Amino acid sequence: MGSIEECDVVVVGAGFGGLYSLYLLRQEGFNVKGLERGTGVGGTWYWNRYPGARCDVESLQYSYSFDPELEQEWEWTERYAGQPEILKYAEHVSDRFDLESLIEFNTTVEAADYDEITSTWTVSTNRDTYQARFLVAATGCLSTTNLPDFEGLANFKGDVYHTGRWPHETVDFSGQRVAVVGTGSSAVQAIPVIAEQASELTVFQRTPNYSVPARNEPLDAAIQAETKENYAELRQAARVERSGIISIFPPNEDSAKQADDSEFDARMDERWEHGGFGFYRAYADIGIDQTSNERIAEYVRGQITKIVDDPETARLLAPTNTIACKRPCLDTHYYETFNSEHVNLVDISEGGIEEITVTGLRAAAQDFEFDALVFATGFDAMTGALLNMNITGKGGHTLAEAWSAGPRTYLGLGVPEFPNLFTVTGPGSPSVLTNMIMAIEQHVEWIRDCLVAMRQQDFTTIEATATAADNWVDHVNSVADQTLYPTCNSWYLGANIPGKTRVFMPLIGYPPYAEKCQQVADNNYEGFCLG
Ligand code: NA7
Repeated sequence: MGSIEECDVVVVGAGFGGLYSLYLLRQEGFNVKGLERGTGVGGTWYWNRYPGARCDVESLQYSYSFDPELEQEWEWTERYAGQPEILKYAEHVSDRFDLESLIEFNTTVEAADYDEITSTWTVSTNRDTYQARFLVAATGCLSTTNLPDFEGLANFKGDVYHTGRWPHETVDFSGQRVAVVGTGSSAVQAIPVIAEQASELTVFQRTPNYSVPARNEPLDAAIQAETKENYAELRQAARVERSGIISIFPPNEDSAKQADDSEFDARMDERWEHGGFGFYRAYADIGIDQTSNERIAEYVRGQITKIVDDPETARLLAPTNTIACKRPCLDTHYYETFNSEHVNLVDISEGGIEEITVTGLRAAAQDFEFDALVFATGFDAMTGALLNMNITGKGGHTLAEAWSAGPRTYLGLGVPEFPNLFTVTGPGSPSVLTNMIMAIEQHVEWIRDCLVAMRQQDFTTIEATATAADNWVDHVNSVADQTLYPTCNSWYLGANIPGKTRVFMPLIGYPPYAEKCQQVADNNYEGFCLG
């Protein structure tokens, strides 16, 4: 049995949220310990090493803003950074601020129990045990992979991969017959790259997804220099944007359904050519008006038909559901890849994957043979990693029990009955609907301010009240209900995981959220009970 170590704060996770928490809390003199199950820092970007993995927020914006010297010294090489470059950036941050010395790697939290008498958390891991006043869960929104329970999976004699748990060693598919199951963002990025290697690639699609060209390219040195000169203003401008991202296209209040044909086509063409998420923000009512949404969806379907040579493949790839209701995708030659002779698309919308066999899989009433299976089947998003920690709060109640009807937080930061637990970009906060690093910085700074204020006022416990959390959950839902988001089966709703309660988990709209958090802090943490 390992030893018991005492500290002020345990931070779980050494991704961008964990690293910044360690940095800020140590700066304030807290004795802080980081726990990370991987062998290195980077979180999401440590695990998601699949071919083609790339951030779809532009590199100059997907980076920390807290240190001007760090901002100036780091040089990005592409418009959108690939996974290896983002991982290097995370490692650079960790080295530069000497954060690694605070982290225990290869350490998985197995349980976290709150002791009401001592007001401390006991965090048990596969190695040592830690006792701390505060527990900060920086466990990521997309970190618990979803590998469906496919019948026969253990029998397959070839190689099996999940995009979110890609091996560290180089995987070479040259000369191999490869299956990719899934057509979400990860698959949309991986498929064109795997197709360059594999002798045969078969994609199993349950639901087609909308994707828009990213138009990735080497980063223009002049753009990088200009951005760095104006970084402070640009970051500030992003913080008052709903998406937390600034685009060359200014926000507008225009309606797609009211635009005349030539204006509509010109605007959509321009954004399609420019690439990136600015496409999805061409008209302000894409997310709230079904007619406008359908007009934009039809534009993308038209593009798919133009790109994909085989009419039947084009028909299968063309989604019919609401656009940008599930997380929209950005790609590099995704649809074009299906024009290659050796790439096939199999529609499994009716029966799904029937069975994994010794030599391949059975789907759409056919047997297929493969050397490798790649599952790009996503994540138990937003709550998976938190629930996996087996957290027990007051009265011996578990987080799983408390969240059986869906996650219940106040501000996505605190949970009633779980004092001194903070969730970084937790459910109920904008998180995945905004620029994650910006959202992380806002949360971690809020937590830092809170711990400093508690220390100044001699408080040892903080707990969200049940009323504040109930009102907050209602608020998150009522904001979502004004949009088209709840109308489709997305992971935002937990709909991708069989049996998971369907509740819209992220809060739409970053700026009012950040204001609300500030207001709560200014009013001496109203909605929380301090003890
Ligand atoms: P996603 O977006 O959840 O995509 C998962 C894909 O896997 C999607 O096409 C699913 O089809 C498919 N899937 C899931 N389960 C099955 C089963 N049982 N059988 C066949 N196909 C299945 O995950 P990603 O990793 O691509 O992206 C996650 C986020 O990471 C992304 O949104 C970005 O924010 C970054 P479905 O649509 O459910 O029919």
